[in-house]
Amino acid sequence: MRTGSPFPPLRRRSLRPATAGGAPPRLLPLASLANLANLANLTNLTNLTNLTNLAFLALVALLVLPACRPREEAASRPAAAEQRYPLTGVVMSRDLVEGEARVAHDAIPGFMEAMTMSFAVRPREALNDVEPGDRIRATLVVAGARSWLEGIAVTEKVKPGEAPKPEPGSRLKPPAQPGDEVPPFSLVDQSGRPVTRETFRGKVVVTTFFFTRCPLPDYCPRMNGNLGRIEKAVVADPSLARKVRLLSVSFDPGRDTPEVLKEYGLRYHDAASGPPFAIWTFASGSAEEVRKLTDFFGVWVEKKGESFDHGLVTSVIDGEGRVVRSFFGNSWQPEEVLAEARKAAGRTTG
Ligand SMILES: [Cu+2]
Repeated sequence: MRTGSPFPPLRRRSLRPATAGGAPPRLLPLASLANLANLANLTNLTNLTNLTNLAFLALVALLVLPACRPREEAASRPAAAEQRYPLTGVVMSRDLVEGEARVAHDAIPGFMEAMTMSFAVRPREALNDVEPGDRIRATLVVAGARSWLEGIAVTEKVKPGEAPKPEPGSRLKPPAQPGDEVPPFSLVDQSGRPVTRETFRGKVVVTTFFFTRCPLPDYCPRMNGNLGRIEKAVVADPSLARKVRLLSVSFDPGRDTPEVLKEYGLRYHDAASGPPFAIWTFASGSAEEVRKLTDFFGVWVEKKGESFDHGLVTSVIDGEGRVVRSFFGNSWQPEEVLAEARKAAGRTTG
């Protein structure tokens, strides 16, 4: 019997560009933050000191979900232990399970332009008093390693029939619910082979979405880093290894060719997890096929020049191809996803 956690302690990955060489990703301790200053290039904050950049980056990382684009002046503020910003906006959706609200918020002067994004809500019971379409005011708190909304008050109740309607393909589309069946899809894996829904029939599948060039360590690299840890735990347990598969889908098919996916996948595969791509598939496909899946799982993706702003959704699918549970954002732990996969595998005869 194994004792303790099957996972090594959480480590941060380096900021090596996703397209660089084939060596395994280097890991850097949190302390060597200086490397993080490279990220400043992403946000055009080149006139700031490294230290201020780091404070800024910490803030960005805290705003758990969409790759948001705070204004430049945000970085010129000193990093306080806890920062509070008044926020107004319209609730687009709420997630009572995750304790989050997606809010189309107005500009937060000096901090962030107007955008739609998900926020944790404290206390989460406050979500019971708002519904989609409500105009709210709240306080955005950014503190330590977290950010959340508190003091939510409805300033204008939604009018009957005027709740925001999910539009196909928009970032407002509600994510798949537990029990929803994954639609048929047609992708191509890292070896150029077709990958469809039928490929995974009878298997429990952990899915996530990413693009290989994603430079934010807390976004795509973290998702695939987590999947690498799940892969390791699955492979270590023969009963799971028979039934559980992992699928990382790139929403950048133009760049993420099979060759690129293979090189990227190898960097996230631990040699201790056996042969690469045995249980973990990296795939992409036509824009239309990928869109079908990101729509279904509720992953919003917006092309921004050569890059993407995007959300993060990682899901567990059962042997019948139905959603068991989705994990939003980047704060979930591999152990939680593994626990769901293990339960689903227990119900699967495949
Ligand atoms: Cu990303």
